[in-house]
Amino acid sequence: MRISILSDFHLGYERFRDDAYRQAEEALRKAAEVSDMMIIPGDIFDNRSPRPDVIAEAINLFRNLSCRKWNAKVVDFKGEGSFYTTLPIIAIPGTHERRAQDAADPVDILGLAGLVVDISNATAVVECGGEKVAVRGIGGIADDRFRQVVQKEAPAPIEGVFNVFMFHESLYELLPFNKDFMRYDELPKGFDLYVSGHIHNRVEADVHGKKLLIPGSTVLTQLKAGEQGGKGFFVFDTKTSRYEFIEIRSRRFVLLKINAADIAGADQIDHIRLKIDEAIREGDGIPVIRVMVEGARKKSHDFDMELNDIPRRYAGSAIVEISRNGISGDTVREALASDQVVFERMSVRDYGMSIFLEKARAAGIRTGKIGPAELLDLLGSDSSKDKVLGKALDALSG
Ligand SMILES: [Mn+2]
Repeated sequence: MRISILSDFHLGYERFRDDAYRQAEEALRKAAEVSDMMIIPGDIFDNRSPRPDVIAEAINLFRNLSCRKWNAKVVDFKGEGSFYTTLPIIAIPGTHERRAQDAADPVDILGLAGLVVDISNATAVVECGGEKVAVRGIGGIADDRFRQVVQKEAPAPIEGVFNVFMFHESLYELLPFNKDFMRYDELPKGFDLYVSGHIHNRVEADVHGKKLLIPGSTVLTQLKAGEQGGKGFFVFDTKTSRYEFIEIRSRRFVLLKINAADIAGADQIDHIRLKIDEAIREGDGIPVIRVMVEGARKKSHDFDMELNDIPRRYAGSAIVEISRNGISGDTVREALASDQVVFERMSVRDYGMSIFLEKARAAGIRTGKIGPAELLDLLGSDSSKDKVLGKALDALSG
């Protein structure tokens, strides 16, 4: 069977809302043409409570798929929840969609509507021409709970079929700044293929002698160096264990690192503009160009003004973003950038979560019962401090 693996559409992502929709649409359409079944390891939506128009976008995308003729179909389902379609389109929620335990997340909506098969904590078995593929899913949960859940649930392959383990988590080998993240060798053994979302650039690695494939997001989000490669999805052939990455048309992203200290003062702005012009000419469309100015020699008001004016001058031909290191007024940026590994691959939301977790631990709060993500959700669920504290205490002691 040919399995397409698509991830992190981030529908509703404010900054590139149209890109998110258009690129997800192309990825889904192309994947449907070249594969028998589809698996989606999380972050279909950018937000745990998407607005109705974003939900409508998602329904449109998946309804288009459900109108196609699929030879493969879901023939069995084991675990939490149920399945409301036999369409071989299998998904889990990611960290962006994560809500407090037992609260419905937006992927539940797609599942209940019969547009995808939601395997947040379940296995779906897909059959096509006598061949069977089982996909065991664990939806995106807080990093520290992932290990507990894997130990408790002990996901195991099914005999006599091709087994996929699908999740949405940070992994230590890819994000080596937090020793608590799961390591490859802690992932459950015996599966024929491992698939994760969460990481927004493409990853091909080996786990227990099998492939771990992470397709990356279909839309630009983090503007990190790793996002300069093309966006797209994987297609894995269970018969040959070979796979390929199929690119989609996506907005170009160029990261320009400019050391202003190397350039004569008066030419700094000209030099930066020349580099931007070159980047625009290198390809089609309206690219996102992130200019990182480092070690600026000239810290004058004029220089700052001219630098700030650059994005406006390129309106219509490029989306230019200027990051300035070493220029006055950027102490916050400097402080954040000092933890470069973190920001290279981790979202700000996850970084915030790790700080919250640290503080909670230092205060002696054991979040094991409901998990830190759920606790943070609860604390933000109402504007009344007394109410949320009451709810949090209930959840922690309950
Ligand atoms: Mn994501």
